[in-house]
Amino acid sequence: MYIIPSVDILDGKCVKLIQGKPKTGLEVSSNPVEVAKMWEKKGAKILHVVDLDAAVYGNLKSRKIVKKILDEVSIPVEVGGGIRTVEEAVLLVKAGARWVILGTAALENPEFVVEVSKKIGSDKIIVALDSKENVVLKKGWTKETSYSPFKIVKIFESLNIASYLFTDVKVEGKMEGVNISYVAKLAKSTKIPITYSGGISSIQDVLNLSKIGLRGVVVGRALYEGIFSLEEVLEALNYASRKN
Ligand code: AMZ
Repeated sequence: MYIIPSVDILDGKCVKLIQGKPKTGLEVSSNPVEVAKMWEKKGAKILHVVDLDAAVYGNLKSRKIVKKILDEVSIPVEVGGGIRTVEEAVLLVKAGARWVILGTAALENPEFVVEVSKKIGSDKIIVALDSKENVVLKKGWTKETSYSPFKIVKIFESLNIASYLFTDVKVEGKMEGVNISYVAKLAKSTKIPITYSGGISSIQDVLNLSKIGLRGVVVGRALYEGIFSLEEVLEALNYASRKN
């Protein structure tokens, strides 16, 4: 299971919001590119980059920072936020994204995912199931859909996409722990690997998630606030896997 540090960009800065709400949380750094390079140096195998200006406001002003990150790191990067046209997905893959994360556009029109996969291949697609109390959200988590994540996982199952990103918005950025049984139930309901995000507050949370059989866990605030370091959590996972 990959530990995937997140670099969330808002207004050109690297931030960590609480429940995705602008003006909450903390400003991690004024230089997201340096933060991305730091994670690579510290041993991350995958990086999670979210363009919040695009996800929340539909504003592509931070794309140049995303592209600079893609230029300057060598590890594979998954990029999300505001990818709502086929052209935008193709552009980001051409710029070096290993995966594109599709949220709003995929939820509003599942055919969009088919169109994108025809251009870049389904193995480069991650569909975001950002949810609050069993309801999937869209448009920067400001609007509810009428679906549960259990319903959405069925829609794209046959496309063989790389992963579903499941963010538990209720706990995102709060460091109050993870609803393990819910995540386990969701992972069991689909053959597409799940990437989990939200509320990681301890190494134990990560170890518990590692027993479910996920593709990866996106970690933000816990790393940025020094609750644990990337080295520590990687070592703990290594140790746990050797014991089993
Ligand atoms: O924090 C937020 N408010 C937020 C966020 N992190 N809103 C959306 N996102 C992320 C999703 C996904 O990776 O987790 O943006 C992507 C989806 O964007 P879009 O524009 O396709 O819905």
